[in-house]
Amino acid sequence: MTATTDGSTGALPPRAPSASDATAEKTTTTALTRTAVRQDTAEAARRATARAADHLLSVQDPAGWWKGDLETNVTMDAEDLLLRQFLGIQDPRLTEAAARHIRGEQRADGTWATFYGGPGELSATIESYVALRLAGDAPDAPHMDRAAAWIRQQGGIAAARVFTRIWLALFGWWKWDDLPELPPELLYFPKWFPLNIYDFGCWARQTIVPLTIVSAKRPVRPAPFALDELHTDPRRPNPPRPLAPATSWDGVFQRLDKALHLYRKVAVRPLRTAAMRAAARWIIERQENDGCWGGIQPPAVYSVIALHLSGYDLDHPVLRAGLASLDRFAVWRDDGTRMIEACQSPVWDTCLATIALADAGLPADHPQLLKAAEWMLAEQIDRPGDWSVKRPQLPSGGWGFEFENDNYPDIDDTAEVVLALRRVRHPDPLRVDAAVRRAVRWNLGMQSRNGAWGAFDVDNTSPFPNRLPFCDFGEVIDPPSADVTAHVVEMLADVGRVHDRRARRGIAWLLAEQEPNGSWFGRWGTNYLYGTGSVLPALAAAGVPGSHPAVRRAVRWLEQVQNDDGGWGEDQRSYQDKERWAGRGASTASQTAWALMALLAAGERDAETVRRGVCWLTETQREDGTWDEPYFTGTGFPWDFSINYHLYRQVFPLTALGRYLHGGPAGAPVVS
Ligand code: R01
Repeated sequence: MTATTDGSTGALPPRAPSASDATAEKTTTTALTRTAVRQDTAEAARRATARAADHLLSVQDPAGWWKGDLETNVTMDAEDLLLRQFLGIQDPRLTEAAARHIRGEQRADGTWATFYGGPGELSATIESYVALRLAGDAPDAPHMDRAAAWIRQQGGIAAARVFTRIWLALFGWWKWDDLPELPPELLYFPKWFPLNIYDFGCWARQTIVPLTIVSAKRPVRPAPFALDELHTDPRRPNPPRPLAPATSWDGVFQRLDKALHLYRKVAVRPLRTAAMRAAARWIIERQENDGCWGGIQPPAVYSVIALHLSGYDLDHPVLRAGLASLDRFAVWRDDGTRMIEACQSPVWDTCLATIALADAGLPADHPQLLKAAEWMLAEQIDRPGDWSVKRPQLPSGGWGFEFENDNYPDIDDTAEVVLALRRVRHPDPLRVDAAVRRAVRWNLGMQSRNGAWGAFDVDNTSPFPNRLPFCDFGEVIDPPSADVTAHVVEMLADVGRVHDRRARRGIAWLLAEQEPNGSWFGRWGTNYLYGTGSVLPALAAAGVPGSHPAVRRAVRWLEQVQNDDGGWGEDQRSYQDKERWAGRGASTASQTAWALMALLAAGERDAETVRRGVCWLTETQREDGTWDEPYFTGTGFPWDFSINYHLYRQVFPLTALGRYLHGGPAGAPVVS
């Protein structure tokens, strides 16, 4: 496809007729009525915007940041209890609060899902069941019996993911020998060698390095009870797994794994010992200032275990800080439950909130925006990180997602923080300019070979990590995505670099990446609505006219998938079956906002589609200015790991309503 991205304008091609156009009439009365209806909608949007902005302003931390709860699934809570059991640091009050949360998430059929409304998920159900048994729930209690019966019916522990079986192996509930090998010698693979640790996405890398120590040591703590009820056949708890043909990639890697099991028995001891020490050193070097690892709970948990197995006492300063950082993932609620966040999103929430409030029409020098800008400026990272392995010469200048995550700035946060900073009239503009310049240089330097951007690293596209038998869960590489690339392009356009060759390559990549149905895939948000809601504002900012065929295709797709109630929604099923589920699902506030942001950027401000979407937002807003959003619209790993960002329901509707009323950075200015 040829990309005409030079801003040339053509006549607007006719739009596909929509339901509202079909009934359009020319009589004066109808025209008057339509004007009145539009004015009513605008008035409702004004009220909704004011209430939403007031609420958002009221939840800013005095230090300047925003942070909504980051809700994922009960494996976080279950693994937290398993960790405490493993280390022998249980606390009855904590256990009961966590158990109460886990019990509250169980569904009538006995299962646990990994996202709201999702199907029962075997590994999450096994981990929750075991956690509840640790908390004292009896196996013959009705809720436990239902869970165990479902687990057996799904193939039992033997059918669970590798992570779950590792947790069970720590207590002898599964055999270490029946787990894939993860040799610590991996750390010695040079960075050009397949499967070296920098071939993995940073979240997987941070998980795998500590697990090499754990799986080399194969620790087993005494189990407090048996788990026979979770096996389809307790006499054969570890049935052999079928081998794939040696001619297939899976078969090759399975045989490699068998070879590694043999190697384990003959491994050169000094080499293995040195490799384990190298792994421990690698982990310690990456402990952040707050004691955590990467700001993410799973790697932090495995790092604590690995260092403990490497000889660090629980009261060694490294482990003390590590354990304290784990406590900060806990959200204690008024109802006596305790939920574990997979990570925390203050930088991401703060830049999105700043943009939303600016879109809503808050003055650019509003004290709360200044406070936010000040906080963001102080969060900029000025040291190298794991990203430097691929870009040793590139100076730092990015932002991470979390409070203290200096080793892992990400391209997405950096782009959005720049967009946010530029919406604030800071008293020291030179300081902002200097920060922005460093950020732009960093983002440009992090462009992948194909012209697009991944989240944390350059060219993190190796096909091998996904083939490892060990990697049966989630994403383990970080290839460029449309959503991140769109955010970078929007940012580059905003700072006047749209004609830079690197920006043009990003735009061309986006245009080539459009799905046949007119949408874009959403890697870090669910799903095609997120991708499309990210790309259209970026293309508009880059000067691609609303008449461009790619934009028209996207608009038509959004019109097609609008729900009858006027909103938009899409759930995780679209990751498994895009033909049926792309853009389909119950309307949600954040996804309706993404669709509106896309349509407004495409110049559709006066379309009936947009008016109905705006009405959905104004009509579903609560008295207190918030929206309900039980659905998970954030993505950690497509299908396997979804996120409900609790601030999404607030910031994105506010941005959409604000842009509807005032035009936006990328939306057409309103002439009224
Ligand atoms: C996890 C895990 O819990 C986890 C948690 C958070 C992330 C990745 C990227 C970003 C930044 C933020 C958070 N942005 C690109 C996102 C923008 C919306 C990833 C993973 C679970 C299992 C394993 C995350 Br294994 C490892 C980590």
